[in-house]
Amino acid sequence: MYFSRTKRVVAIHDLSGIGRVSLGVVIPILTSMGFQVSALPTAILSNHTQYPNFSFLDLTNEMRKIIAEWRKLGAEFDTFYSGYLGSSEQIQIVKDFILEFRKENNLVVIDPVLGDNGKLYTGFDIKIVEEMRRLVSVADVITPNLTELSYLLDLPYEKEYSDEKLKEYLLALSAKGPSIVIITSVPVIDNPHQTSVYAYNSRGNRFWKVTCPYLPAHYPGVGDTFASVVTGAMMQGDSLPVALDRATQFCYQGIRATFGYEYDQREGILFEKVLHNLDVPIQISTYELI
Ligand code: PXL
Repeated sequence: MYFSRTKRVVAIHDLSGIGRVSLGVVIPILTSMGFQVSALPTAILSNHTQYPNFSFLDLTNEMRKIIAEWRKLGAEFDTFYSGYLGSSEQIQIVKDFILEFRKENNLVVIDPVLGDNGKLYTGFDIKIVEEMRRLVSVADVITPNLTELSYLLDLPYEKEYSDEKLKEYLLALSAKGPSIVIITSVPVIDNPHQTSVYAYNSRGNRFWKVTCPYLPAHYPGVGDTFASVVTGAMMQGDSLPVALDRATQFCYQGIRATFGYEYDQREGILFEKVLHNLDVPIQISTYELI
């Protein structure tokens, strides 16, 4: 009998009411790219942790209960995609969940959310970092920023990185397990108006770079937006460099749509204004092989 369904992605992130991060970004993006999103929420927050105050309901025990029910249901997923995890115990739960439920040809994307601008996010400590180092070993794809890269590899955080250094770090991260490593928000040396994304795929042993204009503003949740579009693009069958181009261009469109307003940047980018652009094939591709 003919049976067709949309692909399903399990999204393991928190739900923050204000600030456009995590599930508030992941669900609309992946739904609009044509996928069913099953949420495995890790915590409920009033707002993300870059505000000075926030409420935080830890869902570690609830996650165990949800996974137990999914086991009884015989639930299956095409893709596993994790982001903000609230405790080291949670990271272990996620790792065990993926190892138990993953099947051949599934995609596992881990965005190792740890910090930004050289610092860990509020509430995170070295135990979380150590556990995240273990979790990335089960991933097919990881998407650290430079801060997360420095914590995952136990290196000092630096302001500038040469292509050669970045290639070395991409290889070092890939050696821990993931065949695809993507490093986001890399400043371009001597050009404050541009920012790059670097990537490596051990299948084919090729390095990629995508560069786009940089606007001088920091918006929380852009990392979640980027990783969500990469995940959706790969689920749709895009090549790695095309997935990087789509995600970079979408983030840039979202930042452009926001930047002109007098606005509290902590609220994140107004991605809802550009969400429909995900339906349009990319017009100009700018990736480079390095
Ligand atoms: O975008 C990453 C993120 C996700 N979830 C929460 C956060 C942050 C970054 O600050 O605080 C709760």
